[in-house]
Amino acid sequence: MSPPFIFEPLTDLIQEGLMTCTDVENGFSTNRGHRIFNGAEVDPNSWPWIVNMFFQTENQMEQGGASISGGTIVHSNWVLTAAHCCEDKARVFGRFGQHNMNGGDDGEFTLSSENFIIHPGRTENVRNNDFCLVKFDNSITEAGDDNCAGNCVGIACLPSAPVPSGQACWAAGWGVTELNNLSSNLLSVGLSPLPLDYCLDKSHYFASQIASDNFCAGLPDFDGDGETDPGKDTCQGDSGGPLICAVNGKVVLTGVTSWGAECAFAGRPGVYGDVFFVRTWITSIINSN
Ligand SMILES: [Ca+2]
Ligand SMILES: [Ca+2]
Repeated sequence: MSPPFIFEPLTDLIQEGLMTCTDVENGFSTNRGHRIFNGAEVDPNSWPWIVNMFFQTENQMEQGGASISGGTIVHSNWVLTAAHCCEDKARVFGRFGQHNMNGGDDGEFTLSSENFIIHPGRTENVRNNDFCLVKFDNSITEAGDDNCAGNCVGIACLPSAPVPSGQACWAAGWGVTELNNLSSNLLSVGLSPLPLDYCLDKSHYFASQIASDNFCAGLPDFDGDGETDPGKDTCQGDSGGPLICAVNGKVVLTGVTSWGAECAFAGRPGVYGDVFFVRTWITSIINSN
């Protein structure tokens, strides 16, 4: 028996005072021109790097309607979201400074894009490589300066180290809640990234389901029944949004909400795309587009 893995105590609201990043800190030059279960409502503008994404197929562009996802600002012109949000879509709207999905928030603004790039390793019927980069021709940070004096947008930091398993981290989104509604206000939830062997041991997932660019995050098996604990999770509509861990006082985009079996069930933690694993791809796409 290996000694028990140590998990930090979780909180649903993100630690205050974390620093966002600049394009330069994320390694770019400057002059380039599944849902939350049992979360807590965040303070407006406490997640300035999160984006409420609305994706439209060509049909929806003509007839209306959209599907919602989350996304994260990783560069002044780019948002990282999930590939399965982008697939078969023709246009995307990013709503920045969003808190209440059904009402106006001070400073919120919307940019549109028809320019997005799905990770080339993405294959149908496989859940890995669930990453999509969306380019906005207008600078998101400059639009934030104009609309909300920069208070409602910020760039999340790209990770410079592997997933910090066991650390107290947070996911957020406007997805399905335990009441089976989409949330109108942004909710966040505290989750632990789980080591792979721990996830396989304490979940119903098979090793073949957890790709090398995936990791599990959820509630550890605090009650000792052999399964990850139920009750808190991301859910439908939260896909593509961030799992954030605080690293050296900074907001680090550790994971992209990808998939899970059910929501918030015991032994079925959420599965996230590992941003550190695809950091080279992110950098090369942004530097060359
Ligand atoms: Ca709003
Ligand atoms: Ca348990």
